[in-house]
Amino acid sequence: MTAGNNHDEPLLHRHPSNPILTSKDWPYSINSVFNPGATMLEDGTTLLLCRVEDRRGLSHLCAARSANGVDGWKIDPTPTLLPNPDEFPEELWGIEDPRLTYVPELKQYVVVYTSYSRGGPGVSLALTKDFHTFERYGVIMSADDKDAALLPHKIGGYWALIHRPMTALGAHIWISYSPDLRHWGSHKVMLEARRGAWWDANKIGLSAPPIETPRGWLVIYHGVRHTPAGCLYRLGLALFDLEKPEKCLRRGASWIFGPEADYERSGDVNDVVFPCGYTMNPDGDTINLYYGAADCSIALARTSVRTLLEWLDANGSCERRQRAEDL
Ligand code: BMA
Repeated sequence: MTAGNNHDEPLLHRHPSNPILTSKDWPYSINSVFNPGATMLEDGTTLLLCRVEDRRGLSHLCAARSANGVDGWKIDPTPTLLPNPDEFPEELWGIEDPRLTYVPELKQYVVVYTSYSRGGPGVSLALTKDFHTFERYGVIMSADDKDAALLPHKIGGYWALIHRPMTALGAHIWISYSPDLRHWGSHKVMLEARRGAWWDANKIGLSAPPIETPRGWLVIYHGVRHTPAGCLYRLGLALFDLEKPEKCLRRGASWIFGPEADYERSGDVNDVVFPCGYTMNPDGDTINLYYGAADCSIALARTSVRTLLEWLDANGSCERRQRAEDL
């Protein structure tokens, strides 16, 4: 906590043009657009792979490209990746909330997304070189599981996937390993939801893919607090060991970002900020975090790796201590 006052400096700065994308921008009829995966293409173009909800309530993915990551978006004229329930029955009720990871070893982007069907939400994976054609691997984590992203390179010879299964233990963040991106095991809890009155009690999940820093994997995660008026989605910060990512080095006590602006506070689902992707500026420090606002629109907030790490140094503690505090 900052000593002596009640006015913490904001860590993330909302862009004045927010929301930067809404259903009104779409070239075809939709209900809403939110929770985009993000990446910066080789030529510096920002690509958002947006979750688009149609007017039946089912979601698909659609790519939007911009030279400056703020405006001038060129949106694919038709859906980029539609659910394909004939070949992939787990996609019956749509595909949602993609996270993008460029994997140098494969020279491809890995898209990890929620596939939704009768069994509940699960995690699916597809590869793409250009966001025009995709090679689907199908479901890799069966229901009930979501909020997943792949780390960009192997750790100790294995691919690593962060995800959020619902188990009898609760809704915690886990990590699993695979030799081939298809067969997954060595499941380990990475970060637990706190309990009771905490802002991240009940449910937590990965937001954008982890940010690799010399000090560790920097993870922005969402925490859900249940209130009589509904759920409150806010963001927190934690740092994990580079070689052993299930080992939490620091976890912030308070949230770093929550619904405050009108477009975050009211929409199809009120009081939700939900990032699924970021891009890094060429300075290697400035982060553009793209997030869904109230399940209705896409907004942008900026921060820097240095600032986030400094904040964790001042406001974080090691996980073991945190859990003792929680009791
Ligand atoms: C989560 C996910 C997100 C959604 C959020 C708020 O469980 O389903 O896609 O934005 O709830 O409704």
